[in-house]
Amino acid sequence: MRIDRTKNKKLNHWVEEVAAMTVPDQIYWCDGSKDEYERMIKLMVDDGLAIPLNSKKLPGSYLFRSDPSDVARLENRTYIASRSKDDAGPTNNWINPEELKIIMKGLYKGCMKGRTMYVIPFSMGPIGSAISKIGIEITDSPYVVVNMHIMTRVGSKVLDVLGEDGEFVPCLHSVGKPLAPGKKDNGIWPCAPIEEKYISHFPEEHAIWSYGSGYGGNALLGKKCLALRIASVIAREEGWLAEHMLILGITNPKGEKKYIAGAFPSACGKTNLAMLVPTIPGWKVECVGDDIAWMKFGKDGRLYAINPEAGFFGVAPGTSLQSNPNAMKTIDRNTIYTNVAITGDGDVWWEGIGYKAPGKLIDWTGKEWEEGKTDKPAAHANARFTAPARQCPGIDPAWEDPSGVPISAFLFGGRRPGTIPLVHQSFNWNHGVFLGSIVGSEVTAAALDLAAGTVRRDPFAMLPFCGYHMGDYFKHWIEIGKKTSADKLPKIFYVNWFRKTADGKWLWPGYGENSRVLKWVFERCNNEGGVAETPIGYMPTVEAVERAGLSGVSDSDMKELLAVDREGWQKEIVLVKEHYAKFGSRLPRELTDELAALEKRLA
Ligand code: GTP
Ligand code: SPV
Ligand code: MN
Repeated sequence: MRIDRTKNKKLNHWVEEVAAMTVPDQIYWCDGSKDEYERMIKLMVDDGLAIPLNSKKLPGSYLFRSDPSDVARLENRTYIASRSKDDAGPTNNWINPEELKIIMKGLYKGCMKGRTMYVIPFSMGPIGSAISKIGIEITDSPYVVVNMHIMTRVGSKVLDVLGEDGEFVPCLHSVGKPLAPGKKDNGIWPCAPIEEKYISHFPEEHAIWSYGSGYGGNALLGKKCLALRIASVIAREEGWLAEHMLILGITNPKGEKKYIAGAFPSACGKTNLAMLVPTIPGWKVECVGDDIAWMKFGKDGRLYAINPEAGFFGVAPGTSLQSNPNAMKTIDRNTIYTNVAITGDGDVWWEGIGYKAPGKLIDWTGKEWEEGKTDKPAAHANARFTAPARQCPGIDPAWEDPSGVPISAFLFGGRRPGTIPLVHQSFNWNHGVFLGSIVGSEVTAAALDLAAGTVRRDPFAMLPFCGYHMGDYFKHWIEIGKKTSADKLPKIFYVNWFRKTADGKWLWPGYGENSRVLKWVFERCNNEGGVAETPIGYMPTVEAVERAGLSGVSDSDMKELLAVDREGWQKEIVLVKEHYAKFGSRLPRELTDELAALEKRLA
């Protein structure tokens, strides 16, 4: 097959090569148009894969139900295939790249038979911005095409920017289910069995090969694969940061505005914080991004962040008008729902949507479901919505600014029922890097192959997303702190919205009430706010957290939320030592020093 669709020889050659290997029925070049989106949707409606939702309640929206083996990222099937095993480090799955390519070429051989091969040119970040990167995803999934339309900037304009010899990250994807002549999917989500699924990264080549899964981060390759695993490698080479972080703008009652970026592990509250509606009067929060931040130093020596994505791939369960009204208003049209339940009149429903299921539903597996009749949830715990960022009522006016927004503070956090207080601030940059490096969290449903509920270390919320040795990644963060003066670096905070009482109730109401903590963070960035120096860092005094209008949090709750749990931290130190031991000689000296200093302060 000869393909001369673009001026870019490398791209033409790659498309030809993949087509020869995968043997699709046809090749289609995506232009990113609305018309193309609608044609793809129609194709899937006709094939029984997309279910049109109530057009009065949710215009332009569709439901998909994936295979039960294909409902989340698969960390055990995700590989960093660097030439040397040591470069992938102790936290990544490694296979020799040559060996992996042989296995995967075997799987890719003829895998697109009976299907169309789609070529998706996309930009991560505003097209043409100096921080943006171009990717080309080849896929045999029209579900991937429509999701990429929302999550990235797809289209011919990208090819114009690419030109004759521009660089792109090749992202190869197949659902791994060839079709016999004349056969269709017939409503059955196509994917391969778990042991044939591979989500592979070649960090030296900056290439991605994914096979066998059609879901989320396994298949929408611009997201975790490119914008985090490959971009983290590039960022280290080039001296910038590619992080699993939300970005928000916060304005105080006087009209002063700051931008904050926050790294919390998967399903630990990034989307919710990014879209937060403050409960404290006069404050405003606006959303730049909810999952990924790319940050470079500006000429003024400050870090500037862009959101490389164009949409939200958000967790549906728990999203309600009470918890996240901005999300609810973002997803009331032109939205793709995956693995939620559907009501009798074609509306969506999930656990935590804020009202009882209206009668009989069809659950995410396609079976009838009725409240109280089963203990299985109607929506999968990792059910997601895909919606355009521009539909968010709280989107920040600068969200597409090609030069990015200046970051004043970093937040780290995770789900910790005990020990970690509501908020504390690092003494300085290196201490902040230490706090990022020790993030731990109860495991959630965002990854299929982990035991939900147990605490695991997830440094910088990057454990599943760092494309190289985590010890080197820590070092990179230390080095970033040397590139500018301390007053220009973002201040670093560790937050925890997930403290529980002995009987398992939330100690802190969370969601919009988190604005009370953001207010203190804002004040700290101006060197204001009531503060106490403690062995673990700076903490607000109980009076320094605005509580006017807050119900259900007593003085003693507040004291508990802001206490230094010495015993808990002693135990934490033992666990951090175990965690650090994995990184051997690649663990930066600065971090062992921080750990020793903390131990001394707690003694
Ligand atoms: P990924 O998209 O997987 O990266 O997740 P995320 O970090 O964006 O998490 P998200 O905001 O979607 O929240 C995940 C779950 O945590 C949802 O069920 C939320 O309802 C819940 N959650 C978010 N913020 C809070 C909070 O402040 N308190 C409590 N208790 N739960 C929260
Ligand atoms: C995450 O798991 O952190 C997500 C969802 O944001 S996915 O795109 O599937 O990675
Ligand atoms: Mn995420």
